[in-house]
Amino acid sequence: MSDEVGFTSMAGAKAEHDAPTLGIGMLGYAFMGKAHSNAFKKIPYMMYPPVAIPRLVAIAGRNEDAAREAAKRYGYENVYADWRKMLENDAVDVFDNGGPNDAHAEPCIAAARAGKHVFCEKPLARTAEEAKGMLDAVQQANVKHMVAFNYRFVPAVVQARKLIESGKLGRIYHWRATYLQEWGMDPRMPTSWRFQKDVAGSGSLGDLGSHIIDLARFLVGEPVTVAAMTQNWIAERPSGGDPSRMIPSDVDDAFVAAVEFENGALGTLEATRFAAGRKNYNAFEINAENGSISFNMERLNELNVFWRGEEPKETRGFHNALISEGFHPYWENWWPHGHMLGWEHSFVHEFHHFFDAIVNGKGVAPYGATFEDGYRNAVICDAVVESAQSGRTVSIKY
Ligand code: SOE
Repeated sequence: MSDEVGFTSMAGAKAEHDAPTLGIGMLGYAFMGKAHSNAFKKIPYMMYPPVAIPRLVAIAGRNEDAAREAAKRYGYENVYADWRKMLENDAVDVFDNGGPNDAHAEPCIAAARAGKHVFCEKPLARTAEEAKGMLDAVQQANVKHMVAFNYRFVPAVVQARKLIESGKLGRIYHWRATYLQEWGMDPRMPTSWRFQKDVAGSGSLGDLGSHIIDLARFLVGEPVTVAAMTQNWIAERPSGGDPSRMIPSDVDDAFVAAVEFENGALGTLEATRFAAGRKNYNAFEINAENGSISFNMERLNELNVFWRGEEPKETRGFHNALISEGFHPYWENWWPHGHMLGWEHSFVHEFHHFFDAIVNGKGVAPYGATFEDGYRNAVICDAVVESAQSGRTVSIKY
């Protein structure tokens, strides 16, 4: 066997093994374009042997210069200003929507109708109604579909799920989740689409709350009622181009919710962009029959656990478990224990899971979030808004 393993550029990778190639058509080139492209390039050599080799066929975006720059940076073969043209490219097998929330529905529906498998950033849509249209389209087209609830693919979170599935944790009594960031606090900060309801659909709720709602469904089960409040502390923000021009910020800056689950567990949800000092504090705690588990994204390789009756009573208490052994989820692909993973690796795991479903006919669910999960998430988000507006507890009906 020659030393040459046959890799050229990732765009045209000819790997030594015979994994099929999947052509990627990426919509969006900003934060998620970067996180997704990074994952596509790592998969062939880190999830080795990969189930598929992502071929970076095309990237599309409204700002063609920015899209062209991203194509050069990540190695996409083609650039489109119009995603519709990209969907006409037969080399695109997978449409990946990393655009803003108002650009999720139409392109994903069109991609499904064009026979592409569809991956969409969270939240799936701005409302449950919009999400339902997307779910119907992918089901009618019989294509694989996935929503980027990437925290399902953090090894420690998967380990928490396995401890629950195995019955080791026992009956769950409480779910307690907060997603705290601080970046929205400065009234002088130029606005962005994340503060405009017609683009984003909601503020902290859809952007951050959707993650902890998804984790609640992934780890505890289906919510049946919510009682919520929302708050907006900055009603208008300066436009990026002209600071003297103020733009309404008509979304929630924060929300809190009390939740009852189908299995009788009680929960709380909280998300904000006004938690000074919190950077990406996506944290949850589960209190159950046999103990408790807590996770914090800012220390994502650890689970803080308490097991009832396990240790001598003199030293019984919470302790940190380092989730980095070779037997822990996904760790066989990476490093020796203690050599930590990061936020970006959740996207590597997430896309490899999606590609496995596509090439090997496996289900995206239950470990990956499908458009059904995205739709149910949107229903719960709508219920939070309805409860906050009405002051009443709202039942969740899919
Ligand atoms: C919000 O700033 C944000 O970028 C979310 O949109 C992402 O989903 C989250 O992973 C990090 O924070």
